[in-house]
Amino acid sequence: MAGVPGYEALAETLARRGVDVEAVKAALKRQRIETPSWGYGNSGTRFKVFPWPGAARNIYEKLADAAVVHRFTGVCPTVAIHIPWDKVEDWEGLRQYAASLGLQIGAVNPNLFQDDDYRLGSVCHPDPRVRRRAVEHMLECIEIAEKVGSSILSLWFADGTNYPGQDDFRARKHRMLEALSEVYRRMPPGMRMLIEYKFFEPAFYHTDLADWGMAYVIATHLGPQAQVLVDTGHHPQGTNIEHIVAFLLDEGRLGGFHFNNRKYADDDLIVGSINPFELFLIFNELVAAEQDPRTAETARAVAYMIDQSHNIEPKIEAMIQSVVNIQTAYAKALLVDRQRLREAQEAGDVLEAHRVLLEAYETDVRPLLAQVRLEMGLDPDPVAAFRRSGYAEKVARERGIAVAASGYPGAS
Ligand code: PSV
Ligand code: MN
Ligand code: MN
Repeated sequence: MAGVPGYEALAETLARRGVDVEAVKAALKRQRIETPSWGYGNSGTRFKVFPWPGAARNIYEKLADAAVVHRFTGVCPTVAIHIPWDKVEDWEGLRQYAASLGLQIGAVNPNLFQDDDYRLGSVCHPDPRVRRRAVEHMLECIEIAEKVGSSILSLWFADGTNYPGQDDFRARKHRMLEALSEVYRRMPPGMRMLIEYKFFEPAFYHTDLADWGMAYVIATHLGPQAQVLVDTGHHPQGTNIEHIVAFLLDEGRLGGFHFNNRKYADDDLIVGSINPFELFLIFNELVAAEQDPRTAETARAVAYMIDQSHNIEPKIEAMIQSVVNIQTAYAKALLVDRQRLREAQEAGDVLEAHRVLLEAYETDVRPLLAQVRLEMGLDPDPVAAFRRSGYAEKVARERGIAVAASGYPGAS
């Protein structure tokens, strides 16, 4: 097959560096990235939701848009759903509708933060009635997951307190464990519970699952079907996320990612838009773990999910750009000369080891990705192809501008 411009020269350079280019391309073709239903609807901040012309208004339109992302990227066949943001009467019907678009439903996300009942928390709430309600909702989500053919229950809790003394930290921990034990016991074999942490917001004094260590402890109490989910926007500034990733992979407890990027807090911007080097370093750990027999199984099961909410940008194009940026980081991580890295590390050659990473990071992998897409029967530039397709204009005409409610993703 004829190469794309620049590909032959790059392939030669890489081969000279000892890179198995065919193996790298095969890995890139195998990569799968899940997109979130809530990323396709109107969303915003507490200040304003700017409605986007043609933004999806319901789960059926969200799936249609996700199918377009998959059509142009070839690597996004699954879509995460959020309940009850995604309102559905017939779950089997939804599964069939997704299949008719070439998609499957991915992670099922219960919503345990937007009801009046949850003012003081969900599973950590002092009132057993509210905790019961939260558990019932998670059990309902397990049933939904079974109906739509999903094997991931993805949990994030807004539980926390706003003032010192408001509640008892340890009592809340026990309440959470009791609730999650019941949910865990009801999961069918083969289903995984991914536990997401976040250090603040909406709670401002303490959050019950504030960091990876707390999520890890809960997961180990529950059992092997429980793992940790790393949302890249959920850490204090300066946190070494790639270290957390490596540590969890080594413990067999890294279950998945919510990819996004941020400048300040949980900004949910396009993946890799602010700090692409950090994204590369995360993928560097994932590739290293994939290639190590001790961690390969865990690494291969990691669910790569995007969790973004788009405020001022077109939703579908933002999603495609995120996918491209993830592929770029993965491609660069696949180019790291692992043997040279190990030798430099063992010799204590600090800067040579660092340079091995820089050599991979600074490689322009665009011709490589373009070639991979061509070999997959895709347009080499998914963003340009999407823009040319006229889909955005078509849905803008057909759907018009939805009246946006104020507030958070899912509001439509
Ligand atoms: C919370 O900030 C979070 O990252 C959780 O994953 C939610 O489910 C999602 O955002 C909603 O956008
Ligand atoms: Mn998230
Ligand atoms: Mn978040």
